[in-house]
Amino acid sequence: MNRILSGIQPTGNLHLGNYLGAIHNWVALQKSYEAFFCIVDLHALTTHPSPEEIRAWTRETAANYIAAGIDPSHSHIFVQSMVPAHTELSWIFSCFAPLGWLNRMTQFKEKAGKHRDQANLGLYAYPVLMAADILVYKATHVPVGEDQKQHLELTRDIAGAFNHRYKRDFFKLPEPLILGPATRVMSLKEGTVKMSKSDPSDYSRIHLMDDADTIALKIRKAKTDPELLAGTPEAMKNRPEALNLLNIYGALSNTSLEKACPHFEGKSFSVLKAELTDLLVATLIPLQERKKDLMKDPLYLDTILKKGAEKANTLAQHTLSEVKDMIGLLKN
Ligand code: AQP
Repeated sequence: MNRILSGIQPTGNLHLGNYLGAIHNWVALQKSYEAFFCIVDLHALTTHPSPEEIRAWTRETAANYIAAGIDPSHSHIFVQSMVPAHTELSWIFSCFAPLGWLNRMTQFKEKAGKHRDQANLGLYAYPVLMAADILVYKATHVPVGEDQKQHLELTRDIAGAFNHRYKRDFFKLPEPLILGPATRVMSLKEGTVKMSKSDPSDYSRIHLMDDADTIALKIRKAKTDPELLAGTPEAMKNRPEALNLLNIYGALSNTSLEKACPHFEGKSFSVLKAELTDLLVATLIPLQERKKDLMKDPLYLDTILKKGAEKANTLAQHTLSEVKDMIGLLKN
């Protein structure tokens, strides 16, 4: 059976981009793959959360996964730092990743911004740890949003470099799964900018925990253009805000952009916004209720995470042990 691995940082307040670009697709994929869903707490350390924050957000992220439909009796949900093989393999991979490869990573450039010298090494090395996260399970497929495509390519390059060095087809090159009409959910305030948690404006994104009134308000305030909606994606090529709202609509109603466009042809944005609000409320409010119930039982969540880590450790240790043999590292 093919295996998927994906993860989200426990940085609090997941947004619609995380949901539609990642979790929503995981729920559908878990039926046909052996699935590992990680809470990547070590990646989150690059943003310096307090101990209380990261502890709480790790459980909250697990609750979000389950509330959104990840089935813990079938999929393995675990915390990255509970599987030490990720960091060990990451160090080994860092010796295979030329600086030139890392210097090309656009996400680092965006996140480091003008103060590149102040950015921490963890942020710079993030894609190397991500390669270890994936390859330590020999995952065949990685469902992610489009923003992670470049990191996936680096993972494939690292796997290739390792295989070449040891003249063995040891790591299969994992394929990205970038699925659905909302692979890149854009800011509600600017259709050319990615929806992200670091955007200073709360009105740029829908949080998974926003209540119905907040969702309605944010959608009402979402940027639009003065035209009526057109009947085809081609006719809306240069209308990023319209396309963004339609893509979100498509992803939530399991329909393609090609089908969503004619549904709104000749209508005003207010019609699209009203339908979109209803869809968001119908999706997110039940998710929130399930999450609230799960958060009342931290013991249950910890049991799931412990079980997930046991399974993950077994697999990851096996890969790491093989890697050490190939490299020539002594083992105890
Ligand atoms: N806007 C988005 N559209 C589609 N997918 C998205 N993802 C994130 N934003 C969008 C996907 O969510 C998964 C987990 O992401 P992460 O936890 O690694 O966080 P991130 O990508 O750093 O999220 P943000 O909000 O974009 O953070 P900042 O503001 O720090 O840059 C991934 O699969 C990602 O593709």
